[in-house]
Amino acid sequence: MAYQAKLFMLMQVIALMECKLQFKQSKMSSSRQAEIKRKTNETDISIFLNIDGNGISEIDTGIPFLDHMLHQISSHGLFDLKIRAIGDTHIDDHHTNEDVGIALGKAFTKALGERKGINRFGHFFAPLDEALVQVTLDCSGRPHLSYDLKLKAPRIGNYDTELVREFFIAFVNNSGITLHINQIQGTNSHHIVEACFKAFSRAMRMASEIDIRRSGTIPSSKGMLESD
Ligand SMILES: [Mn+2]
Repeated sequence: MAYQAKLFMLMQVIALMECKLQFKQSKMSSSRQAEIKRKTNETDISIFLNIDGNGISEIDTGIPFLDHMLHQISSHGLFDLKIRAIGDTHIDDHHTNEDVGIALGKAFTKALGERKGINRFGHFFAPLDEALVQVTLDCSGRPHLSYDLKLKAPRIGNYDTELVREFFIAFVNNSGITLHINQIQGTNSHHIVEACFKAFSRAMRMASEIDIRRSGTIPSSKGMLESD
């Protein structure tokens, strides 16, 4: 009987510890949200991001193809994302596209905070028909972009294909993320860019998710991941 009582007590202690751990994780994840408002003479942008979301999005940038790509980030990254942008698109899409990249980068920086407990690294291969794109990234605090998409079409709809690179440059510079984008295969520009955003989304999801074995510590032997 004494043995059974001890075993029962031990099980209760384990259950309590599990409960505390779950509470700690939910507390940690519930705060991984950010709101960014950025207004210049060229654009007026507001973003709400919840890293631990369900892929719910409400996006209107005034650039239809960019909206389509931002939906991919939310849907495949399972990030809740609300983006509203009003920009000088009567000139062209350059400023609005770049500033959305800036604001999204800032939103991830803010939501990730000290980047405690995250996987830090992420990678994914996304196919879309004949296109195959690999994205590898590190929430290192060091901005870097290696970009290797070979887009033959100058435009997708009205969207200038040069703007894909501009978007990711703005994103890495404001998120402190090291990002490598490699096109493995593909001929259709819409397919290649969409595969890129899908791979990026899944890689971001992997990198930003909580690694339970980290127990909330910063995933760096240096002890910090600079994000500014
Ligand atoms: Mn599409």
